[in-house]
Amino acid sequence: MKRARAVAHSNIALIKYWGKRTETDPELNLPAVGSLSMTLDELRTDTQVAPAPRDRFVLDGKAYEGDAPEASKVFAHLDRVWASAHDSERPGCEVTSTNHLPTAAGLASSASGFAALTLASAAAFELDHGDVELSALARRGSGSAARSLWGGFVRLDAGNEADGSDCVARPLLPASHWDLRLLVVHAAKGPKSVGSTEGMERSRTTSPYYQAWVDTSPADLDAAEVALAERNLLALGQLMEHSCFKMHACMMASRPPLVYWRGTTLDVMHALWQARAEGLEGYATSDAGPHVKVLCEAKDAPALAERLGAVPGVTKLQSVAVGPDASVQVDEAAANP
Ligand code: 2P0
Repeated sequence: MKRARAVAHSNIALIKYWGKRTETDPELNLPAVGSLSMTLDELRTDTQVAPAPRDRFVLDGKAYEGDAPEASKVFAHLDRVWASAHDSERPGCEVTSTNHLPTAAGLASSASGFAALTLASAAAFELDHGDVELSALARRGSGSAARSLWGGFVRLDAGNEADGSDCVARPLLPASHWDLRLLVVHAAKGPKSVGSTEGMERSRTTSPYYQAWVDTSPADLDAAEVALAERNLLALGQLMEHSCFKMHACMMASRPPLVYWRGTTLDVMHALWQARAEGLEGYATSDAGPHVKVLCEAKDAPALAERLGAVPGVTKLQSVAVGPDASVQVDEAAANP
């Protein structure tokens, strides 16, 4: 085993993933719907995996023991990556991770986190997997992580096969295709109340809108892919808002309801639509958390940021460019302990 370090960028789903396929092995973590994302430049996770006498996980300078939930997810993922090529027992690892984004606040730290962990561990274990196989491994850690291997714009198809072989992520277009910005408008502080995995299962089992959500997703994906290729912000923005509101309607109709928004979330959306009516073009989306993410062209980002940053309750606003591919480096000198 070697020492390896990976950087993976977070991503924002323009067409959303919410819900898992249930007829298959849950360990495969297969999504019920496909998704289409934009990779985010500044928001990223940097993860090093190194040989160690026993497992250890350090996140943002804080060490977690093996039975802490944060650590057990990481070590279970290392087991998965190791088992993809070996029958033997996995060697001990020290995982050191730094998140350059707020953890567990609806900003998909699991996307960049599991993508970086997959790439760093596969390289440290000297595995010979291609990108598609690495993306599928990342998906088993977290669905959105399958998209974070590539920069630019990425599509993940749900597929139909029970073994997940046609649930494949692929880069659609590079970051250079379109100079867009995502304004991340922070509408509240603190972690979200119900995690995505639990929330998705609640929607699947109780929301009367769940099936409609699943049935209407493929058409949104295909239309968004065309709008993206044509750099048609009006069409892409309308599809993005539709996918977001449809997902949140499905969430809200769950029992008990899943309401990730706060008052400020809606205030920001109304301010955005007012700005749009006045000619500043931007479109909203939001995930399993209170923040609003606004897609716009780079030239409109400063004016929109000024408008939305002034909405009462907004705690922070970041303007994020389209991000690059994930990357990994192996330290050839580091040997087994
Ligand atoms: C997405 N979200 O497409 C959607 C939109 C949140 C709302 O992917 O259970 O952490 O680990 O596969 O990827 C967040 O869920 O879920 C997510 P799991 P994940 O970005």
